[in-house]
Amino acid sequence: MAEDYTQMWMDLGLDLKAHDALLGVLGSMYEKTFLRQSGRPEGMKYFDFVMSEVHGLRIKELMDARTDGRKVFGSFCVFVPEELVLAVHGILVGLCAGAEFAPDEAEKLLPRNTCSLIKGAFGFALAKVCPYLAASDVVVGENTCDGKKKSYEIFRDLVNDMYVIDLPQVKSDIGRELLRQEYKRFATIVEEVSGRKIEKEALKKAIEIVNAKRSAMHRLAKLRAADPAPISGLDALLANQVFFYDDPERFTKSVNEICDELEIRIEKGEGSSNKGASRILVSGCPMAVPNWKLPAIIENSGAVIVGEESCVGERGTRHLTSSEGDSVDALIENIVDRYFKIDCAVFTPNPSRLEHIQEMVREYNADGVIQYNIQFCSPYQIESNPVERDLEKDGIPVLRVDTDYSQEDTEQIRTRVEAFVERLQG
Ligand code: BJ8
Repeated sequence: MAEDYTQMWMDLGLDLKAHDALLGVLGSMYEKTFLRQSGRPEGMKYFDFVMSEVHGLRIKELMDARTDGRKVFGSFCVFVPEELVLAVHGILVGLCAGAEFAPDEAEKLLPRNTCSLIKGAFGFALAKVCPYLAASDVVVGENTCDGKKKSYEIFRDLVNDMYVIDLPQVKSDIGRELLRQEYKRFATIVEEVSGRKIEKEALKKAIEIVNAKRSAMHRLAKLRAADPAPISGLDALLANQVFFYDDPERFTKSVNEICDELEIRIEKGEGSSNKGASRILVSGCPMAVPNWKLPAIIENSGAVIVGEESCVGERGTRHLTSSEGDSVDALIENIVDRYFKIDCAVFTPNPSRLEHIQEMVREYNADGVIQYNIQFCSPYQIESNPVERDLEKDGIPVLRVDTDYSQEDTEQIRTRVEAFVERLQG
C-alpha cells in the first residue's frame, strides 16, 4: 500500500496488530495464488492494484464519501438490492467473511458446527479486522439459511446498526409478494438512513449502473467459452469477488477493458491454460475473498475453471433489471422480478438451479462439475445429491468437495481433484 492508513484504521476502531497480521497473510496468499500464474491478461493489473488497496484506498474512498454525507451499507448476500442503495446516493459493499479469523472467539457465540462463512464474519467482527464492517453505517442482513437468520440476532450487537430483510423460501405468488413487501420496506429504510427520497430518475440510473456492471460480467463469462480459455478461473473469480467492493462504474470500465484484451487473445488463440485442458465448472456456495483454496487446487492440477455457478459468480450476476417504468413503484416491481429469480439453495424446491448448471456446462463447454459445499451448509450440501445424480445421468462427471476455510484438508482435496481431472481426460 502506497499510503500510510494507520490513522484511518485507528479511527475505525480496528485492532492494528491483528489487522497487520491479516494483511500480511493476505498479501502472501495473493502473491502465491495470483501473481505466480503465467499468461495473465495485462488488465488484471487493475485487480492486483485493487487488492493491494482493498483495506486502504477503497476504505479511504468510503470514508471520504461518508464525510460528503453518503451512507455505506454492508451486506453478506446478493439478495440485498444495490439499486435501491445507489438510488439514495448510498454505497453497498460486501463484508469480510471469506477466511477463518479468531475462530475460538467466534465459537464462544456460535455452535462449532456453524458454516465457515458465518463463523468467518463473526471472527472478523470480533477481532476488529474488517474495515468494511467498521465503515458501514448499516449492516443489512437477510433471512436466508437458518445459520444466517439466527446468527444475525447476535451479530447485531457487534455492529453500528443492523437491519434484516425477510426473504421467502418458496417461489410462489405469496413468496413474490413477501419479497415485494420487504423490498418496499427496505426502500423506506434506505430513505430514512440517507435522508433522501428515492426518485424515479435516480432509481432508473441506479438500475442502469448495476445492469452495466452485471453485463460486463456476462461479457467476461461468455469469453471463457473459448479453448484455450483466455483467462484463468482464479482471475475470473477475483473479478467476481471485487464486484462486491469496488466503485460500480469504475469496475464496469475495468472489466470491459479486460474483455477487449481477451477478445484479441482469443483471435490469436492465446490463453491462460493449454488448449485442450480439462474444463471445469464450479458450482455451489459463494467464495468470498480470500477463499481461493479449491480454485487454486483445481488450476494447479492442470485444469481450467470456465465458470462459477455461485453467488460470487453467475448466480449473483445473471439477470438484469428492466429500467422501463413510469414510477418508483413500477421500478421496484422490476427489481422484485429480477431478484426473485435468484436460485439460492434456501428455496424449496429449487429446480432452476440444476437447469442453470446444465446450461452453463453446455455454454462454457465444461467437461465436468466440481460441487463446492461449505461444511455445515445444509441447503447446498443437501441439494448436492440430486444435482449430482441428475448431472451424472446426463453424462456430466461430478466431484463433490465439502470443506471449510482451514488448510488442513488441502492435500486430501488435491488428490481427489487430480484423480477427477484424470477421469475427465480419460
Ligand atoms: S443468495 S447462497 S449469498 S444466502 S454457506 S451462510 S447458505 S450455511 S451464503 Fe448465500 Fe445469499 Fe443464498 Fe447467495 Fe448459509 Fe450456506 Fe453458510 Fe451461506
